[in-house]
Amino acid sequence: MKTLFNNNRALYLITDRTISRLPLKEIVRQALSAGIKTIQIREKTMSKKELYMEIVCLKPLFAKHRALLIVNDYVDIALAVNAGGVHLGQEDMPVNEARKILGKNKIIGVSTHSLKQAVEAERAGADYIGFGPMFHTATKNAGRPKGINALREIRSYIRIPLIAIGGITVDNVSGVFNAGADAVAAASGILSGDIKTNAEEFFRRMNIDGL
Ligand code: TZP
Ligand code: MG
Repeated sequence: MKTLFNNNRALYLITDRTISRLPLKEIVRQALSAGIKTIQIREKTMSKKELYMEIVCLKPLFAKHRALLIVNDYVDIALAVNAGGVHLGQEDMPVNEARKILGKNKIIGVSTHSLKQAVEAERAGADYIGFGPMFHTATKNAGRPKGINALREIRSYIRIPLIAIGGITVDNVSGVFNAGADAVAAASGILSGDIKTNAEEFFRRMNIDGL
């Protein structure tokens, strides 16, 4: 059974060891301890083999916290490690092909940057849509920020869960939820500084309890 975002407003961590100096396992451990229930492993500097081996080591932590593990980019790694799902960009494998490999019980999320892409991803069978970048971000060369009004428009057309991404911080998170996001995905907003403190502040501003 696939479950996506048990609570109304979810905080979704995207890992990036180039932001935090901690080892990946420690990043994940701290985030899970702080109450984050969905983590995407996105490590662009790791080889596929290294990524696979790291994720295998992380699996018991996810099981202990009943948290959702999403693998960025690689359908084959998601399958090999029995992750909760995969996150695909516009340049990655098409959703329908990933679905053939992963089956109906795995989660497939898709990054989108326009209404057209969002509608296409929903039609193709995505389980959730990532939309952004919402605001300026230094984490990725993600193009022009889309802003709150674009998110609101996407929300009015999309029925599956909508995750806002890009430049999300404790200062702008409430506006993002007010525009209709089901979840926010953040890298630097959680990983810069102390992960627990940041997560707690996100949860406080989101009006939900972390644990
Ligand atoms: N896709 C669009 S923006 C982004 C990705 C992966 C990075 C988000 O990082 P941050 O630090 O939360 O802006
Ligand atoms: Mg990708």
